[in-house]
Amino acid sequence: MKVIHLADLHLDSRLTSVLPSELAKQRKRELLKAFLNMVDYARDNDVEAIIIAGDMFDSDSILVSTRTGVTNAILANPSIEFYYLRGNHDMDNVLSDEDVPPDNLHFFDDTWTKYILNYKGEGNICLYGAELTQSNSKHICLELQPDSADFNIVTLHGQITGSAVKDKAENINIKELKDKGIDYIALGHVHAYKEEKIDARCTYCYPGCLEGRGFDECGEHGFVLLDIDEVSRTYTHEFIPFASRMLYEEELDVTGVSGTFETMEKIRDFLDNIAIESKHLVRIVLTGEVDVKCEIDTAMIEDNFADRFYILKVKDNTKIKLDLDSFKKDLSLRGEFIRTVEEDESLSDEDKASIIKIGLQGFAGEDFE
Ligand SMILES: [Mn+2]
Repeated sequence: MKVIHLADLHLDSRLTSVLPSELAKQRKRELLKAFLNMVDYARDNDVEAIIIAGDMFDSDSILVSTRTGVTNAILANPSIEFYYLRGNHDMDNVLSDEDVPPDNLHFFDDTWTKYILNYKGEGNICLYGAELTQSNSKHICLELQPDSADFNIVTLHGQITGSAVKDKAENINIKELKDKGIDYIALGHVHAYKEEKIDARCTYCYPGCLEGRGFDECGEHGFVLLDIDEVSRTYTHEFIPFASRMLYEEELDVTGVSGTFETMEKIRDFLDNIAIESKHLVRIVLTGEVDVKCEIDTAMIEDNFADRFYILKVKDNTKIKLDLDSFKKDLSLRGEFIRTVEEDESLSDEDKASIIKIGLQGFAGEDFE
């Protein structure tokens, strides 16, 4: 029996921190399309069950087109059973509010729910799931008692403990699920693929999000395909890359450039030498040291390369190189200002450089932000 495990679709999330509003709208539709394409893949590959391990939606107000798009795909595929566990971004249960939720769509609540996935066959492939809350997350994993004679999948949405990520999601103490006869733990919440064995039999897995949304989600995205043999109770699982667009963040050292124009030249050379398809999203992070008089207009650079990729963002992380000796004998107010800042022991070198840069722009009569 083939089963798909995916999570963190974040349908209808705003996306406007990375994209201008028109592209954000288009990308929202692409997130929904990724879900619909995944369902097509499942049908074409004889997948019988799809486990959605949380954060399917990500908005206070879900578009009608999103809700009906998802519901219609489920209704149109009665040969596939959908198991939807809510995550910390899923508000109310958007899909169960439908007048008549599809028969092949199944839900969870804050206690353990058990489904038999191969109910037409041996009936020994079991799925357990519970939605974590502040009050149940401390004890719920301890309460789980699967029959170790079955093939057991457990689905949860949260952050496994021991990791440094601080957020509002509930924690999962993975050690509490050790040696319980579980075969596979289908997790959601972490947006990059991760898997690890916790005992001789059990592997936990985060599939990551289906499509990357921001530059903290670079790299491949997709879902996990499990192929379970119900007779031997053995299985294989593989990550299937599926995202329609990828995000790339590339560092570029621009030490010594005089300003926007030279930076643009460097970026052009750099882009000519990297193999990134134009459909992707790219952020160039500028590094290195530049002169205090060097102005890099990132918005102008972004406009200049706007047609090159789906979007090109430029982040200026350059540091200012200060040649203080050249100001030492400067008797003007400007020289006095620089010496005053330089002698202030309460300031870090980085702060000194920023203050001096802004001050010099002021002396030159330029606008400064
Ligand atoms: Mn989450």
